[in-house]
Amino acid sequence: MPIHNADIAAVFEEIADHLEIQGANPFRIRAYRNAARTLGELPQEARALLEKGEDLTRLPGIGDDLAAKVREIVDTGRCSLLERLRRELPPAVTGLLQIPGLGPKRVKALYHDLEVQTVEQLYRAARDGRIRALPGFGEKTELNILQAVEAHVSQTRRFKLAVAAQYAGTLTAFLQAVPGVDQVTVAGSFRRMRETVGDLDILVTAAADSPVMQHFTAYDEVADVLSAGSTRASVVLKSDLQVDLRVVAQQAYGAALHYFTGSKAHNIAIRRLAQKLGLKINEYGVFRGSERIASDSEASVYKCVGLPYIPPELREDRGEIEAAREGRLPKLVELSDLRGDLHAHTKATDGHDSLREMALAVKGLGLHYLAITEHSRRLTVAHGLDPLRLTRQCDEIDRLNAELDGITLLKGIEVDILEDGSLDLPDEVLGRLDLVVGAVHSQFHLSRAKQTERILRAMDHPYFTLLAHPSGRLIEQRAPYDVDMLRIIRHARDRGCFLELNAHPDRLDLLDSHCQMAKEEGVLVSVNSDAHSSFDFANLRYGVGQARRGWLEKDDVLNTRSLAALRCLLKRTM
Ligand code: DGT
Ligand code: CA
Ligand code: CA
Repeated sequence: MPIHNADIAAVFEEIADHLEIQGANPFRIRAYRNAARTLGELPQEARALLEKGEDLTRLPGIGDDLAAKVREIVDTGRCSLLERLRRELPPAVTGLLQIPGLGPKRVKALYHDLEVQTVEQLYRAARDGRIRALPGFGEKTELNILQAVEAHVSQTRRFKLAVAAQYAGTLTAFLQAVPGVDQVTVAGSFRRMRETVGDLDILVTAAADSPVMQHFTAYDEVADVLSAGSTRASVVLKSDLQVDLRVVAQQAYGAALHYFTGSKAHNIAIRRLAQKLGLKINEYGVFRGSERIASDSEASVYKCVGLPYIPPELREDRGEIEAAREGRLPKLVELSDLRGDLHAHTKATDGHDSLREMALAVKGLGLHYLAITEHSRRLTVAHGLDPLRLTRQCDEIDRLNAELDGITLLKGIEVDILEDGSLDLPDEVLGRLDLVVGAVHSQFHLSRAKQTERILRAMDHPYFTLLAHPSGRLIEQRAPYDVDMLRIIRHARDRGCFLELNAHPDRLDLLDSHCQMAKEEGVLVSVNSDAHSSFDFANLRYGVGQARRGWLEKDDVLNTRSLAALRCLLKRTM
C-alpha cells in the first residue's frame, strides 16, 4: 500500500499525543508535532523523495532519528514506536484529545479512573454524571464536555486540497492502469480547486467489459465500501476520505463531467437556462425531446445553452453565467504565466535551504526572479533578522546575483506590522531593499476598526510594497482576523501597494472573493509561495488555482510581469 505524507504525519501526531498523555519531555513532543507539520505540508511525497535517493534530513525539523522513522513507515507501512505506545495505551484514547477542553491530563484521568477509551464512552460517562466526581472536573466541566462531544460528532471533516491531491494522484494512476480504462478525471470541488474538498468524485470512461469497479473496490487503501454497482460506487479510504466513482460511456463523458464538476448551484442555473430553451439537461446529455443533441464534451453542453466554455474554477454561480452570456469571461491566469515569486525564506531564519539552493530551485521551474523575504527581528521564534544580519544577507545576494545566470534574487523582508501599525525595522533599513512585504503575526483579536487602521498605517510607510497573507486565516484552524478588506484594498490602490495571495495550502490567502475585489479596484495581486524550503515552490499551483477562483487574469497578477516591468512597479510613484 502506498504511504502518503498525510499518513506519516498522522503517525507522528499520534506519537506526540501518546507522549503528551504520558507527560513526556515537551521538546520531544514538539519535535514530533513539527515533523508531522513538515510532512503534512510537503508538496512532494516523501516516498518519492526516498526513491530518488534524497536526504530527508534536508527537510525542516527532520533529524536522523525522524528520517529513519519516515523510512521505516514508507518501507514497512508500520512504525514500531507507535505500536509499542499503542500497546501501553489504546489508540482511541489519544483521539479524545480532539475534543475541545480535553488536554492530556484530563484524558489520562478519564482513562485511568473511568476507563473511558472512546468518544462514545466519554459521552455516556458525561451523560450519566460520572465525570463530575473526578478530582479537578466538576459539574460545569462535565456539561462542557457533553456539549463539546455533541458538536464534535456533528462536524463533517473536509480535506485540504493539497492533501486530497496526494490521495487523488495515486488513485487515478491506479485506475488508469486497469484494463479497458480510457479517461480518468477527478471532478467535483477538487476540479474547481476549492481550498478544501468534502470527497473526491472520480469519472472514468471505460470499455464495457473493463473490471474497473472490481479493481476500485479492491484498492489497497479502501477501508470501507459504502455501495458498489455496475456504474457507480462509493468507498471510504483509510484516511477517512470518501471517493465516489462513476463509469460512463465515452459519448456521455462531457455531460457527465459537467454534471459531476458542479457546483450544484452552477448546474441548477445551467439547467434553468436549458429549460427556457425547451431543452432537458442531465448527466447523460442535453436532450430536445428524446433526441440527444450534446454530450461528448463540456463545450458542446455549454454551446446548447448558448454559452462559451466556462472554466471549472468559475462554476460557483457567482456571475459566471451572465459574464459568459455577455462575452465577459476572464481569460484566467495560468501557472506558466508566472515569472517569479515574491515571498521566500532561507535558513538564515526559519527556512531550510540556502540562498543558492532556493535560487536554483526557482530557476529550475523556469522562473526569472525570487524575492528573499526573511522574518524581521520581532518574530523571535523564527530567528528574525535585525538590521545587521539583513545587511549581510543583502551583500550575499549581490554576490550570488553577480555569479548566477538566468535568475535574479531580489532583496526583501517580511516585516512585522506592529500593533500600532509601525513596522519592525527602521525606514532607512527598509529603503535599501527592493521590496517590503508587511505581515501581521500577532494581536489577531483587535477590533475591526483597530485591525484595519493598523494595516492602513503600515501601508502609509514610504517603502511598504506588499501585504502578506492579508486575512491571516489558517484553513480549518484559525478564522480570518476582522478587517475591512475593501478599505485595505482601496488604500493599497491609493498608496501604490499590492496584496499577496499566499499559496501555502494552509493559507490560500487572499480569499477568492477578495481577489475579485482587488481586481475590481485595480490592485495587483502577487501569487507567492512563502517557501521555507526548495520543495515548497510546487505549492504555487494551488495559489494559481485560488487566483483563478478569484477571476484573476494574467494582467491582474503582479508576478507575471517581467523583471524590468516589476522593478518599475515596485518603485513607489508617490
Ligand atoms: P464537496 O465534495 O463538498 O467538496 O463539494 P462537491 O461540489 O464536490 O459536491 P459533491 O461531491 O456532493 O457532488 C459532486 C458534484 O455532483 C457537484 O459539484 C454537482 C453534482 N451534484 C451533486 N448533487 C447534485 C444535485 O442534487 N443536483 C445537481 N444538479 N448536481 C449535483
Ligand atoms: Ca466532492
Ligand atoms: Ca461526492
